[in-house]
Amino acid sequence: MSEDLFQAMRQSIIDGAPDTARSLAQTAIDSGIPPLSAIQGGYVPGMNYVGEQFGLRRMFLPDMVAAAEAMKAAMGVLDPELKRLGAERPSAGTIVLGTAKGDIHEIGKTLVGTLLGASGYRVLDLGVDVSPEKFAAVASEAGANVVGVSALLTTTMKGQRSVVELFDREGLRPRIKVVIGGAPVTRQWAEEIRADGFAKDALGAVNLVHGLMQAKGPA
Ligand code: B1M
Repeated sequence: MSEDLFQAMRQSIIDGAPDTARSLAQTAIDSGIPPLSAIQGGYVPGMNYVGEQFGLRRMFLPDMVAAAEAMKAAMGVLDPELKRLGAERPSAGTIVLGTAKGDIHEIGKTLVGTLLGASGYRVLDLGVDVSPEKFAAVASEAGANVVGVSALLTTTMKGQRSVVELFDREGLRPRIKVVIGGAPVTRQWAEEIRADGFAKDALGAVNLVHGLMQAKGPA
């Protein structure tokens, strides 16, 4: 049953069909399928397929835009459910999150924020195209424990390095940790720019932040 549902979810992203994506997300919740399983087993494979086809010039920018709209429609149903499942936990620390300067990809970053919120963190999501200066100003003002910088483009990964460098120049590290992620980001890149950590996916990001918070003691 869930395999068919996951296949239909994948197809709704490929078709760029927000109404179908939304109604399948509701079916998943009504059937007791964990929202994260629906995201990872159904919708994300659809996004990956669209991305591959775009890379091969078999799908085009309007297809990516439509796929993103369908994904956002599904997330509109799944997000509150993810938050509800983690709602009763106490605040475990403050995380400032955003997508690097010049980059407007928001879906993965938003999912990371949702899971961190559902895991008990206070999340300040600065959105997309965020400058290093904005990360630094908000993180200082909010007394953040961790800053997370997402990048989906090889060209905007350098924005992650700029955040690390600015935090060092302003003496914000090591008190505030800087972690990075996004499809093109690797452990090697994280080490090269001396980030405090890297995660491949949203669950990995939660584990990474848990580990950093434990290492530095309670917030
Ligand atoms: Co764009 N895009 N896009 N795009 N897009 C990619 C990234 C691309 C790989 C497609 C391709 O060519 N195959 C390619 C990048 C190539 C490269 O740099 N090497 C690309 C391109 C080229 C572009 C444009 C330049 C296209 C153009 O205009 N010619 C343009 C750039 C715009 C800009 O940012 N300045 C562009 C635009 C867009 C849309 C606006 C149409 C749309 C985004 C809409 C939106 O977000 N509102 C879009 C989309 C949808 C994609 C793909 C298809 C899907 C991205 C996505 O949402 N994935 C993408 C192909 C792909 O990735 N397969 C592609 C689903 C999401 C859940 O996964 O974001 O990877 P992801 O997040 C994961 C992990 O990466 C990780 O956890 C998340 C959940 O598990 N993670 C973190 C993410 N952030 C993290 C932070 C962390 C830790 C983990 O800690 C802080």
